[in-house]
Formats: sequence, C-alpha cells, structure tokens
Amino acid sequence: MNIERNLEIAREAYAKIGVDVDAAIKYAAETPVSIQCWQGDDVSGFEAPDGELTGGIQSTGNYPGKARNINELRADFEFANKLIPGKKKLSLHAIYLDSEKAVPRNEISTEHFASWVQWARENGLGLDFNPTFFSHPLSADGFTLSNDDEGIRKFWVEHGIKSRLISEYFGKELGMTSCNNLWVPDGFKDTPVNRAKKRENLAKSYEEIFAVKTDDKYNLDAIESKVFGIGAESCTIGSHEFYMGCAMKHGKLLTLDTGHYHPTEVVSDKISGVLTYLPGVMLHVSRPVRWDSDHVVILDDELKAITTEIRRGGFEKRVHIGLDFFDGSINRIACWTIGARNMEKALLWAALEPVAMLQKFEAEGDFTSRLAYLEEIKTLPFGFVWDAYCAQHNVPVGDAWLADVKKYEADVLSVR
Ligand code: RNT
Ligand code: ZN
Repeated sequence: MNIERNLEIAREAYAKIGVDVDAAIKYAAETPVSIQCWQGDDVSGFEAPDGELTGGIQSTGNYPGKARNINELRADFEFANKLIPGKKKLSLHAIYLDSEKAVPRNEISTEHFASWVQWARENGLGLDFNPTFFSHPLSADGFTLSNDDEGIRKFWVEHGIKSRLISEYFGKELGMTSCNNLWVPDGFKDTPVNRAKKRENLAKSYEEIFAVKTDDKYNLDAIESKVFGIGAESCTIGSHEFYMGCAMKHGKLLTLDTGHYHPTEVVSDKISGVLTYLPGVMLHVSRPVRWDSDHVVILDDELKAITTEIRRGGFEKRVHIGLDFFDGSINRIACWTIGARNMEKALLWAALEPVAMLQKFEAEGDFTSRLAYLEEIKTLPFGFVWDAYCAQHNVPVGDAWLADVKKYEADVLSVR
C-alpha cells in the first residue's frame, strides 16, 4: 500500500471542498481521549483477589487472559497503547489502587496511586480518576451517597472527598487536568414510595463532598446520571434531572454516558443543550445494545454525530472525551484497540468536515446544499487519511494491529 500516494489523492479530494487534510490529522492527534482501565479486567480491580461487581453494573463474557494484577493490567495497556494513535489518558477507578494491604475506601490517598503517576509519566499518558461506589459491602443494599444510614452515607462522602484529592494530585503531578467522575449505582428495584428522601440524601452528600475545595486547574469534577440499572429498574436516584440541577448548582461537569438514556435519545443532541448553562461535559462513550450493555464502541453514525457536534460547536476545550465500555467475551486488548481507534477515527472524521461551508448554507437557508454536501462527503477517501494518521503516529496501519494482538494472546494472555 502506498500511503503517501493515497494521502495525496485524499488531499486533492478534500481540498475541493476546502478541507485541509493535514490540519485534520493534527486535530485528531491532539485531542485527548481518556481510555478506561476497567476494560482490561472486567471492572474487577485489585482490592480483593476476586473483585466482584455489585450494584447496577455488569460485565459479561469469560474470554481467557484477563489481567489479574496491576502488572498485567499495565502490560496489557502498554500493548494496546502502541496500537492507538493520538493523545491519551488512562482513566483509573479507586479499586485499581496499588497497595500491599487492604485500604478502606474512605482512607484511600495519593500514596496508593503514586506508582500509577510514575507509570503514566513513563508512558506519556494523562490520568483521570473515578471513586468506586460499587462492589463493596456498604453498597450492597443499593444505596451509597443516598443511604438513609448516616454512617454509611458519611463513609461514601469521605470516599468522594478522597477521590477528588487524588484526582487533583494527578493533575498537579502530570501537568494535565484530571477529571474525577462520580457515579453512584443508587436506586430501587421496585417502585419506591419515597423517592424524595433519597434524592435529598444524595444532594446533601454532594454538598459535603464539594465543600472541600480543589484547584480547577488540576481537578475537574464530573457527575454522571443514569436512567436505570440492573437491580435498580424502578428508580435511579441520580437521574438526569437530578444531576442537571446538581451540576448547575455546583458548577460541575455533567457526564453524558451514551448508554444512560432512553434508546431514542442521543448524546450528540445533548451536548450543546447542556453546554448552554454548564461549564463543561465529560463524555462516557459507550455502545448500548438495547440497554446500557457497554459493548465496544464502533464507528457508527452516533459516534460521528458526537465528534462533529463538538467541532461544529467549537466545544473542544469544554468536552472531555472518555470511553466507557467493557466486554469480557472477546480479547480485551482488541476491545481497547478497536474502541479507541474508532474514537480516533470519529475525531478525524469530524475534522474533515467542511464545517464553515455547511454552516453557511444553513445560515442562508440553503438546506438543499447542506443535505447534498453532508451526503457527498460520505464517499470521500476518508480511509486514506486514517491510514496516513496511523502511519505518521507510528501505529499499525489497517488490520496490521490484529496480528500483533493475536501474537500477544498466544505468548502472554493464553498462559495466564
Ligand atoms: C455505570 C457507569 C459508570 C461505570 C464506570 C465503571 O453505568 O457508566 O461510568 O461504567 O464507572
Ligand atoms: Zn459511564
């Protein structure tokens, strides 16, 4: 394959609609994408030898070779990292701490993540953080920050505060703002008769958590709503409406997870709505199949709608892109690679759109031309630009990454 010749063909084709292909590659390469550590081990973490998922979050599949400890997870991620172009962060959950002895969740601190910072630095990665409000005896009754029991509620408030300090530490150490994403599974399996009480508890907890000040330069808190979860089918305390108000009140980022809305709602449409009033959003890019199934992200229309929306609105500085999927039924390193490469493709796709031209058509009421060009650009040689992006950033071009993953599976994963 002649990458240079193909790139030249693409340059010519895109130049006709006023698009600079090289600038597009730069745009994709410089936009940070935060990759979820939890794809590597089905959200198990290292707190207990056999971390178990509880509370509205499910991973399915039993593909061999999942990372069993911190070294394996790091090695696997380092491998995937070499197959994905662009600027990357790793998103860590509290249960991925590095500690010889058990640490209660309300006592986690920066020291338990120092080795991650060191590792991130060595690998040229930024870091994000997430407190873990699930997989714990004190979340077993379905309520954490909204619990009626003061002791339990306080325990989780302390965990929330600690997580913000760890995130701030990441930002300071790495010189790149860290996003701290708070998601709680709290909800009722069956129809409750007092929703308000739990929402008051949750609101109170956020007052207490956010009362501790962190520096926005280093830590940005994000809060994530959900429509329902397994075991919380009838009422989710942290609903969209709850978090919209909460984010507004506290000036926080709202996390839009693409799997957390009713199936006909789309996150691409929510971005500009939310950003009218909020400082920013965090994205949890996932792929819901009929429900919040967290399938590996594919390059579908909604993914492109999300990235084009960011660019059309000029929201690059206010939208923090994070991935959130976990599939244990296929090679997990391939999941990271396929999902993150698709995110990169979608960024590149957005950067190759003739936004100014399309927006001019719309402003002039020429909806005919708007539709005509939106369709014409679909058959331009996008793949040639994608190949060039990969080649220029020293990651495998086309399907070449798969052979690498298969080899790693044979050499490393299959002997675990
Ligand atoms: C769960 C939320 C949450 C988690 C991660 C592991 O429904 O999407 O973001 O997936 O915290
Ligand atoms: Zn999420």
